[in-house]
Amino acid sequence: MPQVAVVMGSTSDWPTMKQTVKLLETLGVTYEKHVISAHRMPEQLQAFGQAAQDKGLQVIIAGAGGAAHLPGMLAANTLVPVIGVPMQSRALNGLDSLLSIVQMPAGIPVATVAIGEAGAKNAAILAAQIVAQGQPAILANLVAYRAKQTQQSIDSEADLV
Ligand code: RP5
Repeated sequence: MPQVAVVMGSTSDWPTMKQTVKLLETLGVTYEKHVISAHRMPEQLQAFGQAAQDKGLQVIIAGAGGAAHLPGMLAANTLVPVIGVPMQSRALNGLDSLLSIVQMPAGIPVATVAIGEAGAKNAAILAAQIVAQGQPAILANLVAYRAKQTQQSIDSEADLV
């Protein structure tokens, strides 16, 4: 069974959420991916959330934009931890998505990351860190990933010409 589910409200979220999937692959985390719209597919959303734990999913990453209720409603239907990724929406540049994901009332948490691509990538890394506990291979991939970006920053000094 996949360790992580990557869920998005629409195929229009895919260019951003593709960054999540690519990084999960780099880090050796198994995943499944779905389009589940909270407002267009409320019954499918509930069924997916309620089945998540029994399927063995350890983390759900949910990307949504605008009135972005997908992560919150998934979180309401499962005890599997949910990471919310706010899409950089056209109308309000993602501030709408961010506030509607991050401002969960007390009792049903959604771990919210940054708007857009940065958030999509950090969601994958955070999910990998959660899954990595007791999984030495994923832990080693995370160590290597960090070491690589450290080296890239060190090397970037040479560009200061
Ligand atoms: C949300 O509405 C989706 O997550 C998407 O970001 C936004 C717009 O969806 P589309 O109208 O492009 O399908 O449900």
